[in-house]
Amino acid sequence: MAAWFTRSGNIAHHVKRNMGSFLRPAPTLSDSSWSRSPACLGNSPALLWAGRLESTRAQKLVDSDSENDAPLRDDDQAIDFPGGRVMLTSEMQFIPGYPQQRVHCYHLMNNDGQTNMCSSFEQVSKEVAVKMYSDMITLQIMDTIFYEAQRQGRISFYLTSVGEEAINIASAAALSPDDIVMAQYREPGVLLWRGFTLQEFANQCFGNKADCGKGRQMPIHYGSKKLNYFTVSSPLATQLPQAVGAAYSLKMDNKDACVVAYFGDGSTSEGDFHASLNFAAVMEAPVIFLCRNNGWAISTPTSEQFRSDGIVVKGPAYGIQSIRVDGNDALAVHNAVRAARQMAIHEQRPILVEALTYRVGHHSTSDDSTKYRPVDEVKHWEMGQNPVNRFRKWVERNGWWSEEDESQLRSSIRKQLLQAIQVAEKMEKPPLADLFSDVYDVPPSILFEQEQQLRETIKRHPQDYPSDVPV
Ligand SMILES: Cc1ncc(C[n+]2csc(CCOP(=O)(O)OP(=O)(O)O)c2C)c(N)n1
Ligand SMILES: [Mg+2]
Repeated sequence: MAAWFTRSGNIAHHVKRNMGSFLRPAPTLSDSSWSRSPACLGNSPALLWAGRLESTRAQKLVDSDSENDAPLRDDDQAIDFPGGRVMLTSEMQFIPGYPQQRVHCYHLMNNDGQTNMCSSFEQVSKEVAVKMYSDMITLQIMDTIFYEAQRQGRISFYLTSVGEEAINIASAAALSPDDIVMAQYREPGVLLWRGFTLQEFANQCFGNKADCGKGRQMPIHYGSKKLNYFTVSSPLATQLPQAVGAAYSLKMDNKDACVVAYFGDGSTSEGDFHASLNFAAVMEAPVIFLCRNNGWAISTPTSEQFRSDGIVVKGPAYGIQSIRVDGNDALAVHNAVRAARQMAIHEQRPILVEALTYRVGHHSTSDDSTKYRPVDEVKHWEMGQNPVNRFRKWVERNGWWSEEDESQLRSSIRKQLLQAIQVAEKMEKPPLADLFSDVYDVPPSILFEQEQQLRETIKRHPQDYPSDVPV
């Protein structure tokens, strides 16, 4: 499909805009401009190939000219290759694989919550700032209590967002509810910001009858049609090509919205990441690729994942405007994502945001990170670069938060969450019939047969079937 659009639409437009001379009729060899401008080729593949041979011949002419010390004119030193005019050089230079200086990181606030007087940025109102901070605390409490619930064997799996609260909440606060979110799995804060209730989180983790996914996903694979948040799927990076397709549909419908695709550093090793960036650039799709570079993909450090200067440099390689931001600085994340959204929608183009942070928790409840990284490293980030403490200091400096607000919020959220967990745990599981519904409009006969077989097996071995799932 990409190829079809490319030929019929954007590239044709791009070629006309940037390559006027490329589309000129093919010159004859007697044409005097030929040796200086060998890319004046026809636009059929055969002519293109012949033209390339001729351009080599033309290059030899240029070389022999220079041997005779004839002065080169500017025109002689550039060729309109397909894709645009390229300057020529006789100096053999390989582009370095790694820059002398790493790409700078956009940052507004230090660890004491002080902002640089010289930096200009869009202020966050008291109302938004207090909601941002309250949601960060709620996310922390959710992580603590659900993690414990898993350790007690009450839910099967959990995964925390510790250390990445600012990326979650500050990016969500910069979006509009119409923007479509395609998350990886460490972004429940985006859903929290949009109004997913503690009861809904608990229902999903317990996989009960009230879960909007009908208990068919592992815990933390949240989704909400109402809140424009696509259901999380475990295979890494699969949400990225889908995000580009969804963004292209917003473009076709002239919608004032974009898609935000979240993913980790590890996901960038998937082919889907690269295909998506290229596809989005060519299709000029309004999508924000938001990479949480937290240093680890389970036990694999980024140094074993790629040799580039992180993720941000990969954007320009695909023709995508990109920014690196301090992911532990809520103000910087908020400002960068707000600007990215403006550009994505008003200029109809993809944007790549690399948010640098650190995964403070274990990868998930199935992991023990003390086996592969020093505890001191974790402590350094947890204590010294804590995004929640940093934002709290900034909110307090503004006089918008007090110790009393803090303890009231914490005890209220804790109570609400424990209550939600009790309700979710007691609620019935979805009925067995729900396993077979919702995929097909008219289910195929093979599904009926499977359902029958399952029901017969349960009748024969009732002791092996969970008693809390209605048959
Ligand atoms: C295609 C695929 N390969 C491997 C996995 C196993 N896996 C699950 S999470 C993960 C690490 C992902 O790391 P990253 O994208 O950096 O996200 P983070 O967990 O750090 O937030 C891996 C390898 C998977 N789910 N899907
Ligand atoms: Mg990671």
